[in-house]
Amino acid sequence: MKVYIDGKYFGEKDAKISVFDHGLLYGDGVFEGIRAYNGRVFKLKEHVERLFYSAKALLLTLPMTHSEIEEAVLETCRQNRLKEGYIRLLVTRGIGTLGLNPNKCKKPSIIVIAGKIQLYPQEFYERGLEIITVPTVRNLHSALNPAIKSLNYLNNILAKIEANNGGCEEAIMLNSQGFVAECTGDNIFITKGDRLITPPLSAGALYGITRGVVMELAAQNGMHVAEENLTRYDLFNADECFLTGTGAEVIPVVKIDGRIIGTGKPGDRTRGLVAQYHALTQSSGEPILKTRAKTVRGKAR
Ligand code: PXG
Repeated sequence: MKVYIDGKYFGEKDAKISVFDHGLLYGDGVFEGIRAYNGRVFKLKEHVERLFYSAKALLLTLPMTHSEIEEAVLETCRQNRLKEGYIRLLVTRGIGTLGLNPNKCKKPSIIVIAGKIQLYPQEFYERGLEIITVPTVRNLHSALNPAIKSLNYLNNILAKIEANNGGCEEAIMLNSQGFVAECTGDNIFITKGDRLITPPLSAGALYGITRGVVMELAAQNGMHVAEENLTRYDLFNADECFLTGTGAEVIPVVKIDGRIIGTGKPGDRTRGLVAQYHALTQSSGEPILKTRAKTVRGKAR
């Protein structure tokens, strides 16, 4: 595997960053998890845009433009002959002193790792997931805004540990007011009749890229899509429930905190969205091997 670090490619063993990098010392940095399907990088522009938004919130100035970062992601795929897989794009604050002052860090580092994705077992998609609500609440907007995809994922990791301790793969995280925020690495949706409902960003949800795609697909299907505060009661009494994320795609949920959701089997609406999302990932995205015309367009951006 070849890993991109600041414009150069390194073998897996040599792909290293300094122990003085504030990404390591303080979790000071931002990241994206992106997927490639069928020779194309899915929603690349959207992921790079979100990376810039996260960085802006941390007053972290990236030393590259949007299109340069997009190109670095595509070139890392080419270097690894990757057609299908998982891409981790991250930016660290860079090398600084042992003190936490980020102004001592002169240059952020940009890293791209393109590898294989670890998927949920197929049976979870067929039978549906069982998930639980965990005690750790989602970060407060006024503390560390959950919209920032920062390198500090301890809030999510604590929740994941609690889910695992409870024998589950994913956790429902509530916000400090007791409304449903999201899961540790996925957004959450319910259906009720022809309505599709997901918590608003103000409830502590990440502006998920899969979330956005699924909302569009559902609207095309004639569903009424809404962002509303949800309580656990709303989840328990939903017709259907599913999670969305780059890794999980669209995955049905059939049991929450011991309550069976709907029929206890993945519902028709969810199964429809799973199939539509899959079809879209196979047929759209930024080509890894570009034609000349595309390269010219990329430069003009
Ligand atoms: N919420 C959180 C907190 C996330 O980290 C999502 C929702 C879904 O967003 P997208 O844009 O992917 O639809 C994420 C992103 C993993 C893993 O290994 C998952 C994410 C990020 C990094 C790793 O499970 N999910």
